[in-house]
Amino acid sequence: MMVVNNEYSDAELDELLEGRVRGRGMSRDLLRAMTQGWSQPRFDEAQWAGMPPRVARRARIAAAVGDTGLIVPNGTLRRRSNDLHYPFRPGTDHMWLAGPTDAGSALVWLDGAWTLYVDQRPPLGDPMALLDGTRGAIWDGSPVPPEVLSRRLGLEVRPVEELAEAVAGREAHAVRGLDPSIDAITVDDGGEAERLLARMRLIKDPYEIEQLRDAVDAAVQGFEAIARHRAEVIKHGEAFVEGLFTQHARTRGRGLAYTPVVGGGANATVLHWFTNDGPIGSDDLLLLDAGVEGPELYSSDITRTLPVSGQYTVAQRDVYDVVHAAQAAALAAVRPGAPYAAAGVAAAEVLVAGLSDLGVLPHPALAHLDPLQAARRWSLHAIGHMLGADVHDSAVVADEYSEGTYAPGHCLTIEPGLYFSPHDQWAPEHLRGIGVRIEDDVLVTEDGIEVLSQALPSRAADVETWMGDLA
Ligand SMILES: [Mn+2]
Repeated sequence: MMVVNNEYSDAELDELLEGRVRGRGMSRDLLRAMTQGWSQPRFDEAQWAGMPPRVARRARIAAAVGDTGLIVPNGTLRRRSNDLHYPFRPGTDHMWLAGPTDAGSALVWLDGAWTLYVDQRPPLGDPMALLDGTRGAIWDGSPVPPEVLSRRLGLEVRPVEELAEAVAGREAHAVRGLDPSIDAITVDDGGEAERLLARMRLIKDPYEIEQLRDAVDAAVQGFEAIARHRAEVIKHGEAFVEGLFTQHARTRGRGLAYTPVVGGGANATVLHWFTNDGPIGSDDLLLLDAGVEGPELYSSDITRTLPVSGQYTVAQRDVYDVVHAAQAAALAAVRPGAPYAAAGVAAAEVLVAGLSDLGVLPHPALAHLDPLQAARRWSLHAIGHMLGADVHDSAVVADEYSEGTYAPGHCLTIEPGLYFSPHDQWAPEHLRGIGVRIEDDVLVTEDGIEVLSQALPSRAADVETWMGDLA
């Protein structure tokens, strides 16, 4: 066991203490005592399963960028108030290429080699372990030693203080907007580096697919918990649902993949209802759009619209069945080689027919519109998006992938909905206040699709049976 016994001169310690908030009232001798007598903690030295796939990804990126430098920062801590910060959320591209590292780290491709620059936190035995109240080991825990990080990630590790000099005078692109110190030393390429990475991330490797499966399974358990606690849902309303799902997300993963939408009753008609503080009546629908972010950021994104009574009313069921039929049509349109746009078209056709069955269309005030356009008044949003280490994965190339075709390894959501606002004078009165969305997570395979979230029922009758079984 290595025991730290650092020796600092009086002058060095006095200089460090000077003006330090954390050092206030502390004598030089106490600070010296705080630098001595520590053993260094042990770190997991085992080979990390996430390293080999990242080595392969780095090789593909390196081949694509060639002689141009590339910096992929992990991002910085964001201040919440005073000396408190939001929980750190690693940069997606950094996690994808390097793995878990501390805030302030940056992965760099330069001169044919990858190097990880790390903002090393002051370890035990360093006076700054105590004096740096934001990052010191006394406050924040011990940092992973560079040699351990290097073996774990398969990368050469250098202190971040050397980064600016390493790229000085060189043409280096970067994922921008995450770390101001990186933005300051790189050229603004108009988002080209980020788009390159986003394109490569569209096709998931087997390691990523396993991570996505775990994130989906974790979310499914969260939905089951909500269904099991219907009495409390009705008693406490939306906040209870958010709290219970959050508990599952935090227990099974890093936490929530995004602020969930917990829409009770008419709140289900507000697409981004993030307030989640309303009541839920015993005959209301509960629209829950929620997902779990796993340890390497892979996320699930699932929506179910549940009757908290256990049974849909006639009007709720009529709307629900239209949305379900639209989702089934969209899912049937997803297969390798099919146009990405096909799913949205298939769903829209079913929604138009369904709105006609519901007596919503045709509407005299919308007679001048193509029915597909008129239906958008109630279907509102696109059919889905790519899913991965970001919930809206590879969003910076959404225009590109939505013009393309599905390929094996794509992971995406299919999420049609219908929303009848209580304030919508052109919706039939008995439908006002009903909002329904059904969202599943789908993997494109060699010969079709796998619905990753299929463990959650989506047909109305199956939802009712499932809720009855869990009650
Ligand atoms: Mn979604």
